[in-house]
Amino acid sequence: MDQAAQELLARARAEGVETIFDRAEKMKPCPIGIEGACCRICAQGPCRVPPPKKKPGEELPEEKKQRMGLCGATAETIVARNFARMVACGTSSHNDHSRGVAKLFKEVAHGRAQGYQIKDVTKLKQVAKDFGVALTEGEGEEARPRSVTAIAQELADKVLAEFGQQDGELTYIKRAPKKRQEIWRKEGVVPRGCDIEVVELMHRTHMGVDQDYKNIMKQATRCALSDGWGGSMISTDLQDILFGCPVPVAGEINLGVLKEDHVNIIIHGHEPLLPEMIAVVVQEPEMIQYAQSKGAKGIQLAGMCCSANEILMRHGIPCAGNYLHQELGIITGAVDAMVVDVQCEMQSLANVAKCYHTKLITTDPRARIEGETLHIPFDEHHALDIARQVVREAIDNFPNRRAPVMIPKASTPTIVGFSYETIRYLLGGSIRGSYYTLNDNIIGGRVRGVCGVVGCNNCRTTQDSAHLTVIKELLKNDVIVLSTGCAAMAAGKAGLLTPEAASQYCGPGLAEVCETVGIPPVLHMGACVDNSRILMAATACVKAGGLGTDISDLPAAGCAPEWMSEKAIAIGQYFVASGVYVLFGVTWPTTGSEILTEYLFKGMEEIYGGKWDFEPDPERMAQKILAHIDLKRKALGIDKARERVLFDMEMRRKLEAEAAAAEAAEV
Ligand code: XCC
Repeated sequence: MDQAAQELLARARAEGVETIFDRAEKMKPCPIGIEGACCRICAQGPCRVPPPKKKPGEELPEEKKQRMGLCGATAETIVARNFARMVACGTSSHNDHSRGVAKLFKEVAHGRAQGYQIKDVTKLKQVAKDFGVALTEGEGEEARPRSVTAIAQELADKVLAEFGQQDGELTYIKRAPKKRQEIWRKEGVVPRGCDIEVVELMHRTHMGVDQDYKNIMKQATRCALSDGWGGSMISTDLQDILFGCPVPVAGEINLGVLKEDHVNIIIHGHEPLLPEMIAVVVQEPEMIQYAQSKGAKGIQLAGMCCSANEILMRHGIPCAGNYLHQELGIITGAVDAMVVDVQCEMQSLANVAKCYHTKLITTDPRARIEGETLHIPFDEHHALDIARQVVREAIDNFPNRRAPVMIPKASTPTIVGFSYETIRYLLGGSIRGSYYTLNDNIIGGRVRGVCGVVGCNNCRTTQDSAHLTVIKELLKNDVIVLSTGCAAMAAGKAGLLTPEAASQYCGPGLAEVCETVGIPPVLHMGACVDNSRILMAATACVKAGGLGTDISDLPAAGCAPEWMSEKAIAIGQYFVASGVYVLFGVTWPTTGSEILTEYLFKGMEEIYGGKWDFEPDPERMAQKILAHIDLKRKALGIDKARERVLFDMEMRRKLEAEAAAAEAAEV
């Protein structure tokens, strides 16, 4: 549905360049794998255990219901193992990303990383407090503030220890509402460390180990929590400390941000470490002169996928598009270098790049791509030098353009950068920076609820279509949307990330709130690791008072209408375990076992107050979210508030008292 995509797909077809869109038509998904019903974890299989076909209403004989692999593993065990392994891989992606950031942070703290510095000292101190790092030294009258360097060095060691920790609890678990922590402790799912939970989950899904689907899901939950309240949260915080906590900034999005007469560099992937340095280098006068010496007017840097989100929200660097735009970017014939790090980079980029002049530069030793690619490995000790080398490669390639340049005239203005801290500041008002005002608006009914719309593009469904249908339906019904990842970019391309969108798309209550505060109705909260910001925002709502005592009490939900990545499953699982109703679209990977699916869709709610759901129809997905929000409003006794409760002083005092009590309970 994206005009830019359509134009470039037409060009690709005319020029015989194959893309994922073509392959999706040619290759159907495996019908057994799609249900999670294929076990290939040992060499006696693969054993396929799809549900037997039956006519509607037909009762199957017991022997047909009993499906198992050669070893006797039931369909429940097989499907649960496959699902759990998705959680493990998704978690490992975020936690490995996080480790890289933590290692860089240590090098910066010791002055060994070229080009980096600590940009957000306030956040450094906040995080230091969480980790029990002292901010002062000396006793009594002798006490004096510790240096930023000393705090950072101690914090770096403590954060790095979270990865290899064997016992105890991850530090950030304490950030969750108290009631939530109690649920996790009672269930025995509090993660011990960032690495151990993935390793144990992989072990438990080996042939002949854990053969009880509920027990497998228990470890999958513990593993996912080590992502959301562990690795992802650590990445977000350390990246904010190093590169700056995002504040609202203007940007542009879609392939029209490329410039024909400039050297175009697209940064694609997830880890912002090298992109941060490239963003510095492209502004160096010598580099611009070098580009001009090759006939270009300047250098245009743009992002793609979550690396794009990172540099867009911190520096306003334009975003060229989301996941399904990656091949199309090259097909413009205008991209002189595509610089990739890790995750969501299609191997086909190498083939597409060959058809044009684009240099595909891999920069991470963990993610090489076969073919005519250039590998310039990132090393934080020489990051600026490496960034210069990468940019020079792009400039040198500018004169090699051979196909006529075709840049679609599509780019949309956006306002991005809504970190949890910024939302607190903006919605909290000038007197009391807190989520209190948001709660007030929810209780009063102007805002019906909150929904996270996140996740990928998926070529099995029309790019961006499901995201936009869900988001527009929610806005119309006064639900404020928090967004990350490729979903946020879909919203951006459609013009939903501007304050002006409020009057056009929102119901009257939400429109009024957005217009008063001057915010877009869809708040871009960052990359996929920044879903941790949504957890923090949800926790802040609980702590602000008036909306119950736990995340599961909030009139809130989360969805990934076009998910495709294993990371999305890990994210969904930690949201469910945090008490959130989570809906996924496109396909659902556990339909191979009705029993397991029932457990995820219903059983989990009894334990965690959150649950999974699958809904491929985006209209219906939005309706389910609204119904859930209304149910939670009813439970809170604010269902009648949609008629607009005007808060008098006494009600406000009650709310304040509740908030104070909630805060005291946390302490
Ligand atoms: Fe990848 Fe993060 Fe999915 Fe987009 S949303 S396709 S994971 S880039 Ni994370």
